[in-house]
Amino acid sequence: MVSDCIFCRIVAGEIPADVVTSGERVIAFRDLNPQAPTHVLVIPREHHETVGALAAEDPKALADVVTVAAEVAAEESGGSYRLVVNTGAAAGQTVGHVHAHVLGGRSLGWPPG
Ligand code: DGP
Repeated sequence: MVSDCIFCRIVAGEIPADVVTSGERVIAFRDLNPQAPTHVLVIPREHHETVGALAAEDPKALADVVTVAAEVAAEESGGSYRLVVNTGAAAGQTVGHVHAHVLGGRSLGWPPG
């Protein structure tokens, strides 16, 4: 656990979150600032900064993140969804604990901004 990481603190139960599902390697909770009717963050329990680091260091956890995202989307948005992993400040990553945004429940424009 990284003590100054918001998402590590959510995993540890130190910060409350609206948890959608929780498993051995990943948990999913609703985004504080939702951008769509379904906006859920899926994260590995262990701290990895980026999706590339997660793939290299714990590929099973990355697979679980994608599987749980698909399950959340099947449950909440009929299986039509966007899976976004912002990586790096210029791409909009504000929390340095890798997280996949599951967005759905409305039409989503393309290209993204
Ligand atoms: P990103 O910009 O890709 O790093 O996304 C970070 C997201 O995390 C952003 O959409 C807002 C959300 N967020 C930040 N702090 C918290 C928190 O304490 N609780 C929850 N549920 N979401 C948070």
